[in-house]
Amino acid sequence: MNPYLDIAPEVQRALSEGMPVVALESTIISHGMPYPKNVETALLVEQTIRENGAVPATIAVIGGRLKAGLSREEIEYLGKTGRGVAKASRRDLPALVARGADGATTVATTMIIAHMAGIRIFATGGIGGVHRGAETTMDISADLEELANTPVMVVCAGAKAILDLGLTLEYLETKGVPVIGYGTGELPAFYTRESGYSVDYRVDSPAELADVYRAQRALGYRGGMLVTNPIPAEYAMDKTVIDAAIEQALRESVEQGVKGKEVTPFLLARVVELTGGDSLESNIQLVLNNARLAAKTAAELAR
Ligand code: PSU
Ligand code: MN
Repeated sequence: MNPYLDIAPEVQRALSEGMPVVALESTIISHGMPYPKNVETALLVEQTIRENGAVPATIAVIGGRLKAGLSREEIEYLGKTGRGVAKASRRDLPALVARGADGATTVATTMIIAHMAGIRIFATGGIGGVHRGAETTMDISADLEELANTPVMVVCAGAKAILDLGLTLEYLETKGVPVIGYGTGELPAFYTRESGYSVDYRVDSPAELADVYRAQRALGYRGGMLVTNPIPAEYAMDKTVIDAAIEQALRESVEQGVKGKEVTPFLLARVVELTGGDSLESNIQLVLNNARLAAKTAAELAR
């Protein structure tokens, strides 16, 4: 086992008995939602995973240790500290570990740590991707490269239109990452069920998802796969409302010269502020929906 990794006892027990486990990220807690909704949501997501037959493993870096499975106190600490915790993507782990520091893990680092621990499936809200204007800024999330290299299935609700969804799909195609629609042939756009872009494959059951994952391993691929699960219709947002908020947030980020790892957290926070919390409720519901699907798929994988 990796000398920097701590697997929580409950998670370790489930893994050694071949029981279903689902990884969860922590940047969504610290940088993706405001306190106290972030903590409530993180705990509710864990509970939802349990109710659907799997053990949750929320992942973060605490005191330089890579944690697979957090205590309630650790989740509360990350939620309260919010953007005061370092957002930890792939390039951040070496320094955080060496200094014994704390970090909230993105999709990329959650995949890395999940894989180290032997966890095959991970549920989140939205992934990072190719940003609008990336042809000049070169702002492309490390999440995409991780999907290309690390064998974890990531269940999300697509990607927010803060990104260029077309370029994000092109990048994933180049890197050989399967993009699967759950119950849809269209890429969902996080707050809305449709984006106008097609996914590679439509899959309609957790058992089929488990089959595709097993086939990917059997083929000897090293990378992961992306499952895009549309937000339940009753919680989807009005496209014109959300698009207007995203456009304004993007304009402000350019005006204020926001750069690097700050871009995504800035946009996420502004969109919530501009939509007066409606988008937050949608965000919570889609994460719970992804948690249910990931837990059921983990149960199929464990059969
Ligand atoms: N998109 C969301 N919600 C999030 C994130 C992205 O809709 O919480 C977070 C995830 O942790 C994701 C990270 O991995 O932002 C991507 O950051 P960047 O674009 O800097 O790679
Ligand atoms: Mn970026």
